[in-house]
Amino acid sequence: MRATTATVAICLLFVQCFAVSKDGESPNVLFLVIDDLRPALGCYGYQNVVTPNIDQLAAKGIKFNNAFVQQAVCGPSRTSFLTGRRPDTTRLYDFYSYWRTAAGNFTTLPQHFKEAGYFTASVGKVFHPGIASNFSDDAPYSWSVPAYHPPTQKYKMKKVCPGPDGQLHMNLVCPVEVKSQPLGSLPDIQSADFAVEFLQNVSASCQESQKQPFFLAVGFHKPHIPFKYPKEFQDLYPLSNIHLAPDPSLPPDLPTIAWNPFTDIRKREDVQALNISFPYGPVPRQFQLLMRQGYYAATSYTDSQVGRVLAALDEQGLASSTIVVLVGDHGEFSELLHDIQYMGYSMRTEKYRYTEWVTFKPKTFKPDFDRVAARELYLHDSDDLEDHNVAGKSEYRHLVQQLSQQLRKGWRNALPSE
Ligand SMILES: [Ca+2]
Repeated sequence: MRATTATVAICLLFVQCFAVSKDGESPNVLFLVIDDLRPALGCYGYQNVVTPNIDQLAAKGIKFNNAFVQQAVCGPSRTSFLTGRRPDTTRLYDFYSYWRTAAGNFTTLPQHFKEAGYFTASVGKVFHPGIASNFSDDAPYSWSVPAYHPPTQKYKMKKVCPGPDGQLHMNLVCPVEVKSQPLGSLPDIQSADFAVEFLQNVSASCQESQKQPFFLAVGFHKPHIPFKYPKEFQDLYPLSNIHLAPDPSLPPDLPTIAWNPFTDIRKREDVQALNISFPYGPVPRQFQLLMRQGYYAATSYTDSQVGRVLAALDEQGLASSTIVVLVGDHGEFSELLHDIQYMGYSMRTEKYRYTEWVTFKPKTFKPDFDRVAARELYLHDSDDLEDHNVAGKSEYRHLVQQLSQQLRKGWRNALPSE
């Protein structure tokens, strides 16, 4: 069964906006994008996760608690928030098309700044690379200069993780000694290096008379899999302090279409060696603990790189004239698919999450709401982890009908009345 899903993961967003310069000049923008960042951060109540830099940023700005991504896949999520349009408009649900040719010549956020006279630059993973951004990170429309990509990112699928056998492997869990890595670095360290240098150069040119404001986007690759990070961050999370997810088992009433068989991690050597049955697993509990440790360590590592960029902003005297935005593209693994036959549409209300899985015509990009393959309804008052799908229970029939009607009327119908 081939399916993809809309609107299931959380999108993080902080805006720090005290930056309006005295003489009416335009403030700079530092736009930080973090790949697969869940709200597992100190500032969202995860006291055991060490993220001091992001926490400090959140404390100084506006923190959003109910911001959701349009789709839990890098490409569509990024194209959506960078164009301000939903996947049904950008027609990107996977990684295989460029919105300007497939859907419409939509202006992007950096393009808007560029056309308003800003110097715009992209560092690391901002647009999804490849055809989704026309093999150019949407240059020249979005950026004043070609996008920078850290050279060490080319080792993403290489055997660089030391294993207990003394050999190097392509593992999912991959704490490393940085100086023994190829090129002696890691992608996010290189991206932070580049961003710091950018801010130093901006600061130097600001001494002169030409003051062009900048929009600097910095996209960090971690904590996206594999969990490759400087090994000292592992020391923050002794395994004895790591707990299993509160709901580690397959929910009994989950429609099969809503299950993700985590094929992306199955390619890794350490996961292959576990012989996890397809599609449901389970993953051995000891390895679940290692994955959670790896995710948190990779999150703290990313936080440290965010801290380096924010420190440079301070050191260069730019903090008071720069708006800082931090956003996660989504926080779940998801399947990438060529030929979508079903689409899941979700809505959230204060109390419920309701999803309809409907047949989808990939040629016309149209869902057929008359052909519902599965439904999910979760009652957040009693089930905030969404472990009990009650859509099929007769006592919720009327609620399902009501939410279904609301979903089909779409977001335009949900706009506040004037
Ligand atoms: Ca992602």
